[in-house]
Amino acid sequence: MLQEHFDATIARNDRIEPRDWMPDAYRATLVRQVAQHAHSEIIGMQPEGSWIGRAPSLRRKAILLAKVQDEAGHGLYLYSATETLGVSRDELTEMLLSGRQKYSSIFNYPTLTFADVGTIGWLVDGAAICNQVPLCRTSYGPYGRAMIRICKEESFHQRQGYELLMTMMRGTDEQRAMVQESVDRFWWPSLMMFGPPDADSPNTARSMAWGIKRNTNDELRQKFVDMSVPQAEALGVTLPDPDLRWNEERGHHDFGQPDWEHFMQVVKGNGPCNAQRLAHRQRAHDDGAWVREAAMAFARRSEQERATTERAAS
Ligand code: FAQ
Repeated sequence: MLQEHFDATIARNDRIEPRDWMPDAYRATLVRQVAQHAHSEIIGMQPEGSWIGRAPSLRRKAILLAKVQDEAGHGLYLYSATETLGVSRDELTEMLLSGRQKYSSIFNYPTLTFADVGTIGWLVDGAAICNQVPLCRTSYGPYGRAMIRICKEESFHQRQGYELLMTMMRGTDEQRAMVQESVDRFWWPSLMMFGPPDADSPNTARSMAWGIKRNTNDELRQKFVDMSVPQAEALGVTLPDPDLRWNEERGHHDFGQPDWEHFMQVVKGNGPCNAQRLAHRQRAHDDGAWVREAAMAFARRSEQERATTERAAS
């Protein structure tokens, strides 16, 4: 009966809400994906955050600060959405720090020049939008609703990145070279954000059947490539893929395959910055212990005061 109700809701493309019965495996898949997404937003603050103190102008600093703060907000909505599935924020943080839950591979690369801030906005937020717009229609209500606001903010992020790169491309030869070098480093890792090829993706089929994912990894990767090629042309940069060309018959671009062996190494924790990212997150967590303690003490005191006032009134 409960299963039938769940199946009918999914078949109608309606939302499953926290109060509804759901199969354990559906819940576990959501916790895995939404937590991984939340962790990505929080860890994803680090690569660009390292440039806030070194931004070349007040304007660029203000934009970058706002963008990085937005990512923190996305992490918080997504942690809240995950908590509606019955996992606490403490447990989620512990699973990230112990390596039991993942975060996106893309955040394990260094940001070597200020052009990387623009490239992350253009390509990484661009890939995030491709992946996340369909997630606004995901079958789990709190996740889908969080995605609506997140996608609006990601669009601003992508535009600010593109505008930064466009400004640099109109600058000196050195600045143009800096943009090209940055795009060369970030292109392949951006394609990896969509996950392994469909044939090697253990979760896609079931997540699609449950309406958690609305497109496969390869469909979204193709969409991203098709979207990025004209943007690269307008910018005047070359995408570092000799196999990239328009295929008239398919109506899409053909493109080369990322190094999937390298991707698996990054996912397993052996990327260029994995250790640094987790160590930094651990330090921030330890430094914040006093804030959590103070918040808990304040909540306990407020509760006691409320109970005292209620007793006095009755
Ligand atoms: N990195 O069977 P599948 C952002 C894992 S955007 C690390 O295909 P699934 C915005 C996967 O978890 C980035 N691990 O898995 C921003 C699974 O392992 P598991 C975050 C990856 O879930 C911009 C295994 O490989 N976006 O943060 C990756 O069906 C700038 C097999 O893979 C999201 O999380 C990867 N790239 O599809 C912030 C979007 N790919 O868990 C700051 C929501 C795969 O079984 C600055 N998530 N794996 O141990 C999704 O759409 C999906 O989870 C996929 C993976 C598409 C990422």
